[in-house]
Amino acid sequence: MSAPSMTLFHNPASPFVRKVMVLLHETGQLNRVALQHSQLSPVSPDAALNRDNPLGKIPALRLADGTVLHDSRVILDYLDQQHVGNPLIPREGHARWRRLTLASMADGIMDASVMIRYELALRPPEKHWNEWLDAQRDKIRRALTLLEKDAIAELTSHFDIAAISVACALGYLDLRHPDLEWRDANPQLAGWYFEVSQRPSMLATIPKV
Ligand code: GSF
Repeated sequence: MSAPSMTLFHNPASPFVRKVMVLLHETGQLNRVALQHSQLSPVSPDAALNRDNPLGKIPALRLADGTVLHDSRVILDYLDQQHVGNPLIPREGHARWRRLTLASMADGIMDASVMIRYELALRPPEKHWNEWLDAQRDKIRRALTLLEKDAIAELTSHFDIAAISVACALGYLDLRHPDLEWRDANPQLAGWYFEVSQRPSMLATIPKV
């Protein structure tokens, strides 16, 4: 087996990194990527990462020629063009925009969830902005409602960019925001998530703190 040619700035708690890892599993490319652990927050940056990604965010992927790709959407797009199996991001047509929009919905859930996490874990309690926190939670609830109402059949149909992204978003809610009890209002999504959580790619990437 040849040595990995790419390096992924990685943390096992990051839902954005998890999307990349799940795609690598699903497309048989795990052995092409070495993982570089990155412990960071917006107020405690990772200097090595900053040299490769000035935005200081993970995931970032360094290619063999030194080129660095970010963010997770760009990395997924790149990696999905590096294997010979069925694409996990449709290359054209209505399916492409629809699946990417569902994926974007999931990314928005992750963004709001990570923002809430930073506010609660990094800012002193007396400075917490409760209206803002509630507004972020509302974004998450509205997006979940839409997925529950409109997208279950599409998510069930195949485990691609849309399904990977939603699954990683839900996994992160379980990790950081179990208080939201997202399953209560979204039983179909909960059933779907239970099923996809058994996939080897999901089991191998269960978030850890
Ligand atoms: C978001 C990455 C992100 O926020 C993407 O890759 O899709 N739009 C980007 N990553 C977080 C870590 S996480 O909780 O997944 C990050 O790097 N935060 C550090 C910071 O300074 O915001």
